[in-house]
Amino acid sequence: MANNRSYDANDIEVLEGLEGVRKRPAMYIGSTNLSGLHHLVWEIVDNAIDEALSGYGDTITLIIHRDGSLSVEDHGRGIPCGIQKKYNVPAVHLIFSTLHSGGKFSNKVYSNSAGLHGVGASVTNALSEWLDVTVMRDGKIYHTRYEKGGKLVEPLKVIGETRKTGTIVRFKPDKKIFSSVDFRWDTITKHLQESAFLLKKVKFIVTDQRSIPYNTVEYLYNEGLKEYVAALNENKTPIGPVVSFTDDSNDIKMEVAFQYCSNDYNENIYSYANNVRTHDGGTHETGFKLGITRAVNDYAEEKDLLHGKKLEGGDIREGLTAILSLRIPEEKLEYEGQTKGKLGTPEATALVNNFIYTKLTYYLNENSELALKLIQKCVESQQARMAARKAKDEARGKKKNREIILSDKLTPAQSKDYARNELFIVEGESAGGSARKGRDRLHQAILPLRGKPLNTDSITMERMLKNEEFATIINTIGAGVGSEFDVNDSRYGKIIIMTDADTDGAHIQTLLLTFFYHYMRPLITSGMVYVAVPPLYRVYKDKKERYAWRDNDLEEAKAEVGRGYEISRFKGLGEMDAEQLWNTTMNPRHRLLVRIRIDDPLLVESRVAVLMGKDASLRRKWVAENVDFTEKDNFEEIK
Ligand code: 28F
Repeated sequence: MANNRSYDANDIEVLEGLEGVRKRPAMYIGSTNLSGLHHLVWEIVDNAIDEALSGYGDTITLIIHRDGSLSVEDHGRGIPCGIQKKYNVPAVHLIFSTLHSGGKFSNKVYSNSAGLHGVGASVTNALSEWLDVTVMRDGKIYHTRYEKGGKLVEPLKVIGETRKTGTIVRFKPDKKIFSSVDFRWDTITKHLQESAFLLKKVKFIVTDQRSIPYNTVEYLYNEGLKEYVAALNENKTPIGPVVSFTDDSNDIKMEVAFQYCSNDYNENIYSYANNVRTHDGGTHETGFKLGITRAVNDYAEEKDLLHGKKLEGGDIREGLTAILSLRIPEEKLEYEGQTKGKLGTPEATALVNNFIYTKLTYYLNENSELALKLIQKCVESQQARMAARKAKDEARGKKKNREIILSDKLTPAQSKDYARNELFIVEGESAGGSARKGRDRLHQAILPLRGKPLNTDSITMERMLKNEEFATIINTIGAGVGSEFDVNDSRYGKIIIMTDADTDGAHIQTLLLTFFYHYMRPLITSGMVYVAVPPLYRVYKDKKERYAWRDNDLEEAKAEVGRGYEISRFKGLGEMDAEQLWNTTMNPRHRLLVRIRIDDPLLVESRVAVLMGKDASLRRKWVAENVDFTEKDNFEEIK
């Protein structure tokens, strides 16, 4: 039964806990910028997912409301509302007002978020202006409310009757805590889509009521990981179907889906532990790699397809897209290092290794035609790798030659301190000219582009290599291409794409990023690829001038220049002379660079789609929505 008093007696300790969260929010949610803001959402969503994962409820609904709040509803059993003997308060109150990690209050074996965020819904409560909980359970509707960082203002009581069950949590993040309280549609939908892929047969509905008409999207994948892989390979040429294996026979549950594509030179392995992405892999991923290498080599040997040679792991993984998902009981869940991106659970390696080996060996024997195609592809990868290696060794001996090839396009940097050097890939000859004149000669090199680069999404590597523009970029960077690319050989520490701030510029960015993504991915994953953001405005009077990148910069600039200022709006890089270009966009002291980080494969696809669009304002919109100006990481401040 719900009770009517406000459980103060038990609350002193609890409030101190929540106060601690408000004092040091970053300790609990990582940061107080956009990433931290969305952390509040994930804590609530994770609980709803946990309930669905336990087999209760098949729909999760998220609504972004117009008043700055967000709600999540599940159709599970409803959070228990009875008084907990030990604490003499309702269970639901414990969940929202005590700091607990993972399954401290639950007997859940496979917690969705176990060990990761793990701090729970009370953190969301602590960092909210208000939080409302509605529970439908035992024929009743219960309600309770907290305000001002988790202070109970409406104790749990029955407010009606219902035949439904489930939980609704609605909260409004505290403006005093977060640098922005603007929920991002893309961030939320991508996260829930990923959850939907991992949690098959559960429907996720996301609605944004801030726009009229409302924006709404549904994700429901009955085939789960298989559909995830199919979505990732949508624009590629697959060799054979998406294959999936599962093993539920141990306490560690394993599931994998994968597919090979002929026009991809990367390995695309995405692993998860308890539905949380393990960006840096770990023991399960190691086991997976060992398993496929062993299975393919053993099969090939048995069929005498390799004449005694062996394939390297890398040859076998080229063109592979795979999702590996493990459910690990909480007591066995271990991570390596401080970041929780790398699974440490020791027994996962052998388990996954044997699981993949057994299932794949069986599959290859049952599908010999496909197996033959696959091994052919692996052999081709091996040959290409060897040929490229040879070419690279030869090229080392012909350094002069390379410089001659490049001399008419590239304006090199003088320094040999490669890590400090920057390569500007510039749209158009005229901006290229200004960049050449304005640059820091010691550390900045300029490579102007003529027209649009090829779209490498739909062509073979051979065709790409015949393209002069890309051949020049590959030569300039000097670290190889495709599977032979070695990021340590890069002659530049930063590759900076500098285009006009219009649709064409956005298109060029996308085409270049697509190229880097396909053929030099380690440049991106090492955080070496940037987009330069030229300013929007110049505010000036007589000799005084200031530049502005966004609206509050503009106010500042106006104030600094003072009465009688004039404003000009930059449309293209070509409107700036060499000095202006240096001052605003190239000088490390003043410029704004956006580092391209792609660790969400789904986001890449949608980003490409957005930037390929025809709307001239899209790139600005993209920058406005995706560049977190409060996030220092996205700024290249001084130096
Ligand atoms: C919108 C967010 O938080 N859903 C939740 C449940 C269901 C149970 C539960 C949650 C049991 C004793 C703590 C119900 N019946 N959605 C949610 N649904 N938590 S959170 O139990 C929590 C523990 O105290 C639940 C039987 N067992 C569990």
